[in-house]
Amino acid sequence: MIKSTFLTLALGLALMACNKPEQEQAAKANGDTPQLTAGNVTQTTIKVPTIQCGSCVSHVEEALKGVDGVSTIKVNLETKIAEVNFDPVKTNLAAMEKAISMAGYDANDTKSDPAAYAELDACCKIPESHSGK
Ligand SMILES: [Cu+2]
Repeated sequence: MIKSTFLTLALGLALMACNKPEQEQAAKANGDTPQLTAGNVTQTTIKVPTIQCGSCVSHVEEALKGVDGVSTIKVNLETKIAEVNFDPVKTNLAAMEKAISMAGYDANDTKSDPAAYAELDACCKIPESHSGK
């Protein structure tokens, strides 16, 4: 019993040591999140300072889901930061910023597309712009 547990452990370590496709299957079997161990996944954070509510969060998530190569998205309304796992071979930060911009929101230093922003619900617009106009 102990011996076989040790063998499984040793095998698991050996698989982790060499970066082979089996690694992902081993990770799944161990109950780990495969996204973090898979070969081509990079995590980044994107500032989305103009999101206002839960519906903004889903707009940004939908926009990022449409980008080929993006695997997981977590948008935090409190911190206004989107945490994204993506395949750097398929996409890049600029493409993701662009997608968010086209949904009507600022992403890092990329400003929102004015036409897309105009389409947003009133509750999703930046409060300043209401009084400013
Ligand atoms: Cu909103």
